Amino acid sequence: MHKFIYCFSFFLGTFFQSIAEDGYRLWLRYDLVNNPDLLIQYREQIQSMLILGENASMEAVKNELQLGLKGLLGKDIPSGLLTDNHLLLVGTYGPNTILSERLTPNETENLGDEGFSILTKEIDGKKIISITALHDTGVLYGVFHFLRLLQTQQDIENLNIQSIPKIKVRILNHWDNLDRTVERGYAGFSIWNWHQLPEFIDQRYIDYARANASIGINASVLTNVNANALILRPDYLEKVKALADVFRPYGIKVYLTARFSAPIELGKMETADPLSEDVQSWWNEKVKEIYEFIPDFGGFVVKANSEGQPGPQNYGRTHADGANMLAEAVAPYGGFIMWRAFVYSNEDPDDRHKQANNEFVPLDGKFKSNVLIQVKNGAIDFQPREPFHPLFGALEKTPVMMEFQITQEYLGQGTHLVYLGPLFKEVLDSDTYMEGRESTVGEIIDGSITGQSITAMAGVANIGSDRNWTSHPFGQANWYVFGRLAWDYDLSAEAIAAEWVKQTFGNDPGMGQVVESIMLDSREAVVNYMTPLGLHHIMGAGHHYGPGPWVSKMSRAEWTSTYYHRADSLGVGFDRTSTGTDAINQYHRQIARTFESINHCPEKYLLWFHHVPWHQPLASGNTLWNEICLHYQKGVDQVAGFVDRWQNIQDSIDEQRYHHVLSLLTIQLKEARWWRDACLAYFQTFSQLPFPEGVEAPLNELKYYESLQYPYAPGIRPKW
Ligand code: BDP
Repeated sequence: MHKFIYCFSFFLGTFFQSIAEDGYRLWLRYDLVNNPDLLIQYREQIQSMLILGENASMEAVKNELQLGLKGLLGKDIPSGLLTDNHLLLVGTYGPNTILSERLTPNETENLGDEGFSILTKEIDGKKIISITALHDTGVLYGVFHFLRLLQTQQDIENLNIQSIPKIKVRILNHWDNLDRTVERGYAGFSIWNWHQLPEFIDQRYIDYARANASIGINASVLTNVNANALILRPDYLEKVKALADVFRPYGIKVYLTARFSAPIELGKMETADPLSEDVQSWWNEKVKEIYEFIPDFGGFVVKANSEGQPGPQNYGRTHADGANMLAEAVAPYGGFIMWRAFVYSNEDPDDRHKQANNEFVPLDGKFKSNVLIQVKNGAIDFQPREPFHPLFGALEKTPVMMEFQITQEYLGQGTHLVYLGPLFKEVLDSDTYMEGRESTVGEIIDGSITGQSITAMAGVANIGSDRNWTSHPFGQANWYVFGRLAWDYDLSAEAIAAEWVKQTFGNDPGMGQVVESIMLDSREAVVNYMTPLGLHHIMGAGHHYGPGPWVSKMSRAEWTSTYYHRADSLGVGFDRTSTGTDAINQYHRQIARTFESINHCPEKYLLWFHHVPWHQPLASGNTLWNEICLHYQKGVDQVAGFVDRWQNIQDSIDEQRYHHVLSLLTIQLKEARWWRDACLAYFQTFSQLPFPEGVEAPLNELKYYESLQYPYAPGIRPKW
């Protein structure tokens, strides 16, 4: 009888699934556990639940557990009593709480502000599972973790889990404009409906908060780094407050971007000089006003003196002067400033690669303690592959934080399946050799090397108003992996992919293996068909869509492609060794030594650091030219393989997402060929060499590729 009911509910589950898989539910689908034996076990182990504490966060905990368990177990779980057997006991651990009487202190004492523990215990002969933390948000994280165990069909017989985030502030940076366009956004418009806030609270805001909390994200910068001062006007602050109120129960704080010239634009002042007392008091007053609206406001992100944005240098002041002025304003309220290191100037003749270190290293130690320097993962700009940024390991007295890009500006935007887990891991696991001992980028940003106390990791969001949030269904995986790694960068990209796939597409192991294999190969594939062997920044101008290695005339040389690849009749690549710009010297000497030598430099970074002759033999025995061609071809073949692999699992994926992904893979294949053909046709004009065997010749002549125009490519940066 039991089995019959389960089969019936599976049928219903599958039925609803097939009509409603539009991706809106992300990885929080909570469909009925489709393994009958496990379902019996789960139902046996979770017969009632007791949720202790009454406040907005515990309300969120309750709602999530009710929703999750009802979906996963297919029935309502009643509220329990302490005397129940098989009880799920959820709440904070503190003096005189029911939980503290039942748990030993060492089960919770190191959990900190956000950690949690999940334990199976026998208490008075009764079996309970406790989900506990020192604070409500930790409990919420514990609940999401527990639901993940069920969604991924783990054994919950004897749980003994403690989890504490390695990084304190785990942030999404939205490059969202007040007109709802999203810079480098490929998933529709901004989800912030500024016009209808504060009155209209879209359900999406709540679901956004749930999704973030489920992966540990606790901070949201609502506005574009290319900032608009209007967000600081009282009517907008009221809207920001409405969002902050929605997010608070989910442990998420809001932050804003500060336009450095706001005192002029909003305050009608004549200057924004950070050393002017009037300017300082304008900011102090503004910040006071913000905290009246939002008492737990996180602080500001600032892009200053970069790509035309105003900043302290407009007044002959330094980045430290600018950052410290804002830091002083937010300090009384516990806020902090994330000051971006993405600065470079076309007036500076030095290699763009070097400019951030040139600016910030001399300022090390000059920043107030509540300033973090926000550093992009690489020195140029979110390319498919970059060596880690040399500022990691170069600042000893100034806290640094990571900025990754989740939105795929340079990795196929909204249409290419590229799982970013391996990219993030490659950077976080890179050894900087700071202080001559093993010290990875991860260990620098988590404060274990320098002892910095505020630690943070930001990701530029890929979220928009599209029904499935991220346009490409696999874009969700990049949001997911970012959050999971910000919580614990020691998790592997493989393990995170596996858990995401199970929650997103179900627990069928055959299907899982195939999807994971596509995901794990996808980053290397995009490197192969776009920028193999260390090539970089050779995309179309402005929108950054498609190939554009020929781009040579722009208002600024360091926005062109030719600045980066430097192809000529002899070879290709940017000489950043001591005979070139010497950017390599900004790395620690152990690393510099490896990068400096053409024979020891990892091939994946070869053309990033060296100008290499076309005939140079590489490790494979092939010449550079042949290797470049073979890599482009391999990238295309890999994508063709993704299409085949995806088609092979058609029966295991719901129709809606199956077809959506298949059409996007079709675009990806077409565009991978486009990249290969355009780049090879272009570089061949310098190498003058034939394509090696196995490499398909370009379909069209170079001038065809050069003539393609995309004035309406999405995500374009507006002109200011
Ligand atoms: C680049 C983007 C540009 C951003 C800039 C930044 O092309 O739209 O404004 O970075 O990070 O990746 O400030």
